[in-house]
Amino acid sequence: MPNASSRHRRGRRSRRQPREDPARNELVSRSLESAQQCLFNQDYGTAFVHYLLVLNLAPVLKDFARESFRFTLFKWADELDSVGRIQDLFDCYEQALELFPADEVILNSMGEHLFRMGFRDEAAGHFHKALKLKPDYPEARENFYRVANWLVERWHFLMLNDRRRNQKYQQAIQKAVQGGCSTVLDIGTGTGILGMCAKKAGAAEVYACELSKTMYELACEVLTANGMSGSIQILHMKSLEMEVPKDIPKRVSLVVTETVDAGLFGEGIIESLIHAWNHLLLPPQNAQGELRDPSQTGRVIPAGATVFGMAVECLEIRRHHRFRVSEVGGLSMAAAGELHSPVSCNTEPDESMEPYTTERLSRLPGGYRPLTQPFTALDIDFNNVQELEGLSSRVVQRVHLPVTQEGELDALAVWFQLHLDKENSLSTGPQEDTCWEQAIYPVQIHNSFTLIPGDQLIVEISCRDAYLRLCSVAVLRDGRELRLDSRLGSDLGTNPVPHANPEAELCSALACLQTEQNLPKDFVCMLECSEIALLNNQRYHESFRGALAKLIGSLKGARHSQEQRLGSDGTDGTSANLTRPIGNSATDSSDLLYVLDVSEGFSLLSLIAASQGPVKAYSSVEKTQQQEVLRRLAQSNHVPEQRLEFWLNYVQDEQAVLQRPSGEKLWSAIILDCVETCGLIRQKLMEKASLARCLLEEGGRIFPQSIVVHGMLVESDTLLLESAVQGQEPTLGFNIAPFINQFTVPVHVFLDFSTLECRHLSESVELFVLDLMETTANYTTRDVKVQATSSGRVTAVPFWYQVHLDEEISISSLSQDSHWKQAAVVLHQPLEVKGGDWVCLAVQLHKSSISISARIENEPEAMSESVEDLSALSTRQI
Ligand code: 44T
Repeated sequence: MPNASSRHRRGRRSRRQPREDPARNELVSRSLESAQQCLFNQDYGTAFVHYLLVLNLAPVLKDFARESFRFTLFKWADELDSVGRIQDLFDCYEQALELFPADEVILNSMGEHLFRMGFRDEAAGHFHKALKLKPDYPEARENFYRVANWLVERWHFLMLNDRRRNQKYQQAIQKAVQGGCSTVLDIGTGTGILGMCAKKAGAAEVYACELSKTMYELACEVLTANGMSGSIQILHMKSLEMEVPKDIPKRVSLVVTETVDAGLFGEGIIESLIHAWNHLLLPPQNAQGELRDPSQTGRVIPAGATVFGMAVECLEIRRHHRFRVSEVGGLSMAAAGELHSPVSCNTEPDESMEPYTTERLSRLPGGYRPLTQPFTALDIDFNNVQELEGLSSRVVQRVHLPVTQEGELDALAVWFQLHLDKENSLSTGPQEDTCWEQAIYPVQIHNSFTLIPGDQLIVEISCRDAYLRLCSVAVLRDGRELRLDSRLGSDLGTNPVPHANPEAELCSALACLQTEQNLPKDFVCMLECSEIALLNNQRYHESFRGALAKLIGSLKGARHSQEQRLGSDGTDGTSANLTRPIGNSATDSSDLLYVLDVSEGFSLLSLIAASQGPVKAYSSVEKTQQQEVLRRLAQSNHVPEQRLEFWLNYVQDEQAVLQRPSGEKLWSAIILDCVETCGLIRQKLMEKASLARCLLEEGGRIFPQSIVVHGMLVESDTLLLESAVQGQEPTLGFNIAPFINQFTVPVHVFLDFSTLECRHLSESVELFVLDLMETTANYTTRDVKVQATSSGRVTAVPFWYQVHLDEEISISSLSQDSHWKQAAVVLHQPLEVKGGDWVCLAVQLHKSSISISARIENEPEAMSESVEDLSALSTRQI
């Protein structure tokens, strides 16, 4: 390692002498030539090294060579990426950024690589930097929005906007500090608010730690803005890595934290507190309650928590976690085997399984029905380290819950009360008017099970790998114990119980009969919740089946008449051979139609296509188990094996299938996945559509053929609270809003429009049409006029899609059985409207992401009605 002074000397010499050294100049120009030559020869690795040398030796060439250097870097990075040389890839970017630290294109591109590798936090940082350098750089903006949505989760805004919660924490902290806790550590400080409360309350020393880099940097900005950067020491680290005296000089008397998720323990609070008690906190007040000087003892805010549970019936949860239908798009699903949701707590702890999911019960479409009273699942004292340490070895606790209402058992809902201290507590219950979500533990049973009053539901509660696990194991009815956890013990399928849904039971029995010979007993295939909801959506599949059948019918008809025109012996073998996709082994290939389904994730559409006639279908399903499900379904639905192909098994590059064989239009239908579950149009949809269009045979189609985006003007405070911190008032007077609001994203995703608290201020209106079959019909901006139906503040425009498969058949992303959620654009500035006003929405679509701005634009005759109106109008426009 060169020391600092040698670096300095070298640096000085290189700055002073570049033009005076002929050998050096020679080297620079030769290297530049080599770089250009290598670039021309597509030897990007060597070109990159030459460029590095040139630009390090001759920084004056930076502007001249910037474009070629970037190009070389990106090409070389793609090569490194494709061979898995990830460390080298990032090293190259680091070197590039040393040369061009403020190059937004390089930053953005590095962000894209980081994101693809799963480093979301770092990726967001890069997009953010790129955007700060060039606020109108659309690629970085779009990337940032997509990542920010994942990264700085909406609850940051909700929590900071929740004044009551902030005040309660403040009161508890103030009391503790004034009671003598003078040294404080805020674990998981986020924006720094709890640490600042402690400082404001008069704590002598305040430390804070935060593991997320983005949040840490944010907290630093916030502390500076609030004049506390000198008085609160913030560390970018996980509390578990902190040591005394390395990171903080001595043990503290108070730990404050809100590292809790909807399931209480999901952010690791148990582990953090065990570590804090053992390494960072002063010893606790002893059990006898003997009063010791609070500055010499340790304590934690929150002091403890009580966790509650309740059994619920909920259709929305059911359709996302249990596959329920026997027929989909004309296919019998009996042979599908066991399709599992990724949320389960009755299996062994497994990386791919979550023990619970989170929902705001009050916002679930269709609502929910409590089947039992709430029960206490756990009481935990955060000031008792033995209790914390004993949690994971606690014996499994069994509780019997009297059923109070008849209904189908879908899930256990869980929430908690956080006891900040003796006086202050926060509840995350479903009835509370707060931002909290509840933890949902869906039941994992094959068949439906209807609970009736008089039953007792038996729930097991345990704590494994620091998660609280709740599992409905059995029902006690008429003195008999009916087990629910089929995978652990007896099976409901073979041991039918009264009140189980007879239709589902029959289906499952049939499934067992049909597949008994070739289905390994434990064949289970895991699907995402949205994939399960999609499978349960019969209307979606029926629509596709209908549209495919129509197309197949018409193409068959066209071929038939062509054959007739050619005469009985006029086989058009040559062209048929040319248009045959690679890998095809069917003998009757000249009659076959080719259908390609490029849906993401699990999709039945290829199989549905193959079941509709002489079709060879190409599926994009990648996972082996999911392919196996499709194969079984093909077999049981009498689709010949060779009619269904998994093209991703043969091709490395996703684009390749669309491109083969070159020059020929060969697909009868290409099914594009156009909308993401979150409610956004898929990235690169239009690019894929234009590629797909070139590859269709005459009369072939892209499904869907068009998408119509619909929207509506609404007033929704909820959306505002979720998108930005509303000034200093909710955050106890601390100046936080401008910093966290840098992460505001104008498009909200995963909305349930049907339950969103909002006032509708207009009818729904068509915002945009995306014609996938026709490029010329597409536009990127459009002004849409919509009339306000009542007065209010337009804060957002929720939007959804009508997905047109053909002229007659379409699917709405707003329908109740849809697997799609909705999205909404939150306006930069709310717009006051009066009933009857005309609002002009400027809708823009850039690379499949929508932005909308709104202004009032009344008709001239309406405007001339009164001068007063006119002046009101102009102020509103400003
Ligand atoms: N959930 C909201 C809030 N951290 C989750 O990086 C909770 C929603 C919610 N830093 C119901 C209930 C609730 N050392 O920035 C994050 C995170 C950081 C740590 C350092 C550690 N050991 C950790 C652990 C986490 O803390 C911040 C907050 S944690 C997430 C809060 C009432 N529905």
